[in-house]
Amino acid sequence: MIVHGVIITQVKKCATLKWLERRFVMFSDTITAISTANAMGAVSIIRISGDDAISIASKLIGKDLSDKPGYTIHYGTAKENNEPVDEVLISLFKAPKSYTGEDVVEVNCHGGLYITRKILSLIIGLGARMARPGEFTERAVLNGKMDLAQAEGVDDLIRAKDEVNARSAIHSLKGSVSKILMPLEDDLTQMISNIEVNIDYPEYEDVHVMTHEELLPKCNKWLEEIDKLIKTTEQSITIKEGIDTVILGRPNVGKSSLLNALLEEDKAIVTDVEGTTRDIVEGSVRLNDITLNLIDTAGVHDTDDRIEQMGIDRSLQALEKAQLAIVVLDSKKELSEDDKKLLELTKNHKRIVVYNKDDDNTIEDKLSISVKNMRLDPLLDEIKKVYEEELYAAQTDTLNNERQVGLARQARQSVNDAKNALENDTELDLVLIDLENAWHALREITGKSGKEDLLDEIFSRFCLGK
Ligand SMILES: Nc1nc2c(ncn2[C@@H]2O[C@H](COP(=O)(O)OP(=O)(O)OP(=O)(O)O)[C@@H](O)[C@H]2O)c(=O)[nH]1
Ligand SMILES: [Mg+2]
Repeated sequence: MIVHGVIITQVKKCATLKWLERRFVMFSDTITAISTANAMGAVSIIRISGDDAISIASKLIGKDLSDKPGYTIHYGTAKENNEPVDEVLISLFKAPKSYTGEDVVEVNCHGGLYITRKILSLIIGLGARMARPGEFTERAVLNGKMDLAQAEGVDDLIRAKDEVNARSAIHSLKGSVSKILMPLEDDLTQMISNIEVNIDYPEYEDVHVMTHEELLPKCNKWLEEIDKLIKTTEQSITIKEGIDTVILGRPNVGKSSLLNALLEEDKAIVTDVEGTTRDIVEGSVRLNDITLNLIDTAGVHDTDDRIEQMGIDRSLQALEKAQLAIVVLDSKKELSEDDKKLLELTKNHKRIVVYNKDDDNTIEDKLSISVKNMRLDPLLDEIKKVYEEELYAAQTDTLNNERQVGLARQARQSVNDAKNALENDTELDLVLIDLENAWHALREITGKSGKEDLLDEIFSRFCLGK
């Protein structure tokens, strides 16, 4: 046991040294950048982070700020060769209580483009280096101020165009991703530790000996959990990104009229001539918490007109790419052969069939609207109903992007491999490799992966050699 204790200490030291080495290479310099938009405004903020941040700010205004406490603001005049450049306010954040975990200074100056860039260049002249895009947040991650998923949340929040996206971003910024992954990660860690100890320390009698029969149901449970997480994430992404929706129908049923009505804009040309729309017309609109990325298409029917046929081909290509098809029929006419063909063509797509031109609201058993009278609610309600599950998923905590989903899929694949191996009575030391792969993929979602971490987890749980 004493021997094991020595090994463990060495492993831990090694990991710490490597981390320190990496930290030294990454963070030996002080970085700066303009944090506000590259446009004229009342105020601009230039951020400085690193060991020299406070001394650079002190030199900028000719006042020693080194003994001032964090979370304080100091007035001064930024000077170049003793000539005043601008009056500034300097906010101090002392390590580790700052965004990056290092000493951070934010210089508030007047928001002209020239003056902001001038002060940035003075700061660079005093020894800071221009930051790479995202480098402040990268430092925050490497200094343990936030995990990778939280850092992605920062970016998502800045880019959020609407409430759904902003709400989801603020949740991930607050650590929702690591919170939802934690139970699964913990469970896996416990299993891996248990098996690893069974294999490496058979003489350690206090530890339960894990069996195939116990592990198999666990794998099934993990598969279920990961599948659910992937599904709700994809549903939530659908709502956040908007639903690619194609409007299809034979000529003159009112497709372009419907597009214009939904967009509240005369985007597509509308006439009573069949075959008015020849190309694709697009527009996005937010209805009932759902964003529709609408595509109006050429009316689909049999035609000898070469140009119209090209438009129809485009309509059918748009259908292939769309997540939702709104098939428009004419409520005043019998179903034509073209209508029937279209219904057959779209039957395997997610679709809503709607009868337009029901101006007197006489159809009862079918979904009918009248664009002419702006009676569109039945269609809007149906869209909401079709996307009920997705709307619910968008309100819950999920993963947030394709990178995270990709890693969840990797984890799923590895758990599935472990399950197959268990079913084939494979030795547990081989099953262990699959479980470790799953563990790493899950941890990579929040940027925590690393063999050293796994060893640390195992050793801290079992306290072997103590
Ligand atoms: N009565 C009535 N007419 C409508 C309604 N919606 C559209 N129309 C009319 O139907 C005609 C065709 O409308 P469009 O929107 O151009 O039809 P479309 O399906 O885009 O036709 P193509 O582009 O030729 O495929 C126009 O005269 C519209 O004013 C409706 O709800 N009721
Ligand atoms: Mg049209």
